[in-house]
Amino acid sequence: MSERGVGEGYVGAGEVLEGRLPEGNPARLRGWIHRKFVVGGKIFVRLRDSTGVLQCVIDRSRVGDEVYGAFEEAKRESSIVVEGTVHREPRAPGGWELRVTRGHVVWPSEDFPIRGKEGVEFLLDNRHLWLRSTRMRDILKIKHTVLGALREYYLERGWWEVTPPILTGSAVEGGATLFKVDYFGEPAYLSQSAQLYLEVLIYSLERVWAITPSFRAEKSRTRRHLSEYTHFEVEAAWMNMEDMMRVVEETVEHVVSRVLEDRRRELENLGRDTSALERVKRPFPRLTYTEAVERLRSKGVAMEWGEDFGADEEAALTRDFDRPFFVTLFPKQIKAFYMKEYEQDPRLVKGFDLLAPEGYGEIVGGSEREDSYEKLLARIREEGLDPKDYYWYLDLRRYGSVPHSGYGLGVERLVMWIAGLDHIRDATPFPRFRERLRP
Ligand code: NSS
Repeated sequence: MSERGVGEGYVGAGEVLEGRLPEGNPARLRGWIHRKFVVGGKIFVRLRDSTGVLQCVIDRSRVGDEVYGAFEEAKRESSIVVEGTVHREPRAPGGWELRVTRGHVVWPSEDFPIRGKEGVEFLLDNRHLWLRSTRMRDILKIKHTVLGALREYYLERGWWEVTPPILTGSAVEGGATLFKVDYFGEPAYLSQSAQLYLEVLIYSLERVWAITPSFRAEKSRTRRHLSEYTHFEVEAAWMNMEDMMRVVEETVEHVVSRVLEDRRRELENLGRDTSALERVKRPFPRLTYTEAVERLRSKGVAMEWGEDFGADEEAALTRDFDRPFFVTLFPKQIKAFYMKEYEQDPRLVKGFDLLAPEGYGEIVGGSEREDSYEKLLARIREEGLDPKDYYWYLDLRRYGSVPHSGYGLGVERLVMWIAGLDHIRDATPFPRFRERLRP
């Protein structure tokens, strides 16, 4: 799918680069000066807009002294309008250029602080400026397509989108990562997951999804943890763990194929090996937690049954697979209170994680939910939680409880893997983690 232009009367740089205008055709563009240099008395301006970067040649004999002088003075990142004719030019990036006949500087730029060799912290301090880079633009577009494809899958199948709250009175995923806020003098928390609210809503709509920010006060900085991330969550009545895993599989396959279809150029710009994504086809391999522990031990990774996987264990597992894979049936003690006990072994719960290959690790966590009032109450007590805080959640098991399952997907984790990023911070425009709140 090609990109639309950037306004009436203007064409996008990307449209010219795709060859959608014939040789010699007049064109008007607007954007920012991405790069600028002078060779042989001509000014070469690389104009950047949301669709691409096009070389524009400003020749004094064509534009006159005034326009030439204005562009001679203009610094990188000045906003500009140019008019001219498009020409094939093998020496220009992308094979096309604009020979300018008219043009002006809309707003001049001061010296742009980002020059190209800056370190990570400097670029984070200047995130508001760095987001103009072609790299960040490509990632933003991939994320847009990922979000659209997620919605598309559920819309087409008749699920309902809902809007759960962000300010909440009770924890979902354990107290250690809760952000506390003052709610008119009462303690409240930023949502870690919309799950409990989605469980409420299935009694009305049966199959729901929501896209909300989730918050985790992660104490350590890692390559794949944010303190605020985009959570895509799904919940459905009448589905067991198997049914929900099939939904996850289809969702991930759909998203990856949509990105390959619509964002191939961006993936290539980022240097992503797209053949790894072409392999993302159902069915995804599955192993139980117990099998995963045995597999790790056979590789010499020391791990006790009953421990959770750390980043190293996860990375070691992902090297065995060339597509995403499930780990299922975890020991009760390492999973949240809401997961349903496994009928064939009460030490286990019917939870599943989906891990991305190539060392990326967990992108989805889901489960069948405990639907027995007594068992759920016992688990809430065992975890040292106050049943009063969960009265409404427990009520769901008193008034026509129903078998049900759901999952949560970290959108930035998914984007990180699909785009082949080495750090999660670039999967979101304004990353939040410890010691990073601005811009
Ligand atoms: O903690 S999860 O594994 N599961 C839940 O929150 C469930 N209550 C979801 C549900 O069933 N509705 O988080 C789900 C996913 C996880 O697999 C990651 O992909 C992502 O959320 N996640 C994160 N992404 C970025 N940063 C952080 N800190 C993070 N924590 C979880």
